[in-house]
Amino acid sequence: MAATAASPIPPFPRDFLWGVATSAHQIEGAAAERGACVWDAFTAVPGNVKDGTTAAVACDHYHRYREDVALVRGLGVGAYRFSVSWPRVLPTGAGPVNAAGLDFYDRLVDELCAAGVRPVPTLFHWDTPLAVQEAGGWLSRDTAERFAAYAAVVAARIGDRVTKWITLNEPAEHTLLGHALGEHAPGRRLLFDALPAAHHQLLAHGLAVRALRAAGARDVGIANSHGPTWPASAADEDTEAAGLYDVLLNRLFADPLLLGRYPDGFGELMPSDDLAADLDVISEPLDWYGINFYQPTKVGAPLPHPTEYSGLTLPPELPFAPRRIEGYPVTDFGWPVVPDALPELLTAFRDRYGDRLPPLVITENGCSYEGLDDQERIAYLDGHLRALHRALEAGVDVRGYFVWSLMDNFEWAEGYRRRFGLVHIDYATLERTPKASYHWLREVLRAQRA
Ligand code: GBH
Repeated sequence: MAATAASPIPPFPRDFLWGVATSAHQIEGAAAERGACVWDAFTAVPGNVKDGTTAAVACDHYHRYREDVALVRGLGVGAYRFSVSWPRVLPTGAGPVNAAGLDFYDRLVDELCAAGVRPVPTLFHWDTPLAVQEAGGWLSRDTAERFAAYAAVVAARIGDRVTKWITLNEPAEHTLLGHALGEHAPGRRLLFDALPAAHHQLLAHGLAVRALRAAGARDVGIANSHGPTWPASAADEDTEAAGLYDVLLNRLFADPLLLGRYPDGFGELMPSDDLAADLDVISEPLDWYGINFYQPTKVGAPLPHPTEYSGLTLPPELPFAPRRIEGYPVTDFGWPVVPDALPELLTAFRDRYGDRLPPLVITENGCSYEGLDDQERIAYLDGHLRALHRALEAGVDVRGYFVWSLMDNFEWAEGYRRRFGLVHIDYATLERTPKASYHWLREVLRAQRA
């Protein structure tokens, strides 16, 4: 694959927000210095993580954050998206506070501000406190209230220096992978009975937006996973299956957030005594909407056997099955590299939600490849930045772009064998080494500032 196209990446608006992203459980380590979370329990079960690892140490970011902030600063990005670990702040999910844990985020925010980098915390990136899980987790409505109380604790401590907030990361993936398919913690295989976890996450989001605003926050968003769905063929059974998958991935969360209603047929499946009141909370207007984009998905009618796809095993009981997308390069995770799918997604969002759509931010985009001389990652990012620029030219209001990820980290059920970083981690020594893509991005951003 060619490393860089000959022409420079076209200029983005001067105030466009460039950033890199990570999440707490994937990088922090220091597991003994926080409360247990669902991922600690999940990774303790042999077979759940493909390389048998856990995130007990991960990148040891908890102890090495100064070095990591220096790497962020060296890139020349304006913002750093990280997540706050709920069980580090509140080991049992509710009071009492772990003072050392809250201090950590306070110091991290100070370090970022001193480096001239805007801190963008995400309040939940899949690491539910184990005590909250034992009380029902996301299947229980109480979890939404507990989450909002936790959001208030964090805002009270770092809200004086944090202006941009993210409530949840990818509730769709957390519902699908964690509660419907059991591929992620908490390992539930509920198929469509997982839908309450979607509703309670959305409710938690809305209550947290209110809690953050009550604490003075002015720039609140969410990070949702989205991507175009391509039907496997024009046959009715394939377009119907693809349509359902598209609703689950692209509308089940976006419609209630942006339009205040569930897609047809889904409201009835949600556990609520007063759905209208819940939707009122969920659709609290957002200052911006975050999209994590990786790839399009081709989907068709169910197949009579389990489908292996991108490391997932999808059971034949699902009313759809993914198909391999041919004709594009793939990352070492097997995901197709289709930069044009990004403007396709963004213009579809603009067309669907119109003036109900707040400004967009790409809160994650990236790929996993081996090696320090990661020319494929450079090609991936180069292609996606050019494609994103075309979306801006087509009039989609996108205000920022975050690369997933600053550094290699614990890639959930894949363990450490997938490397998404601009910075390489040697897990034996924890040495950090910027890859070719890090140097490339620094030069791209330098050119953007010129
Ligand atoms: C993000 O999720 C997470 O926020 C982050 O923690 C993670 O490290 C990062 O991506 C990389 O994985 O849906 O069958 O087409 C990404 C969600 C789900 C997107 C799986 C790609 C491919 C398989 N991903 N999907 S499929």
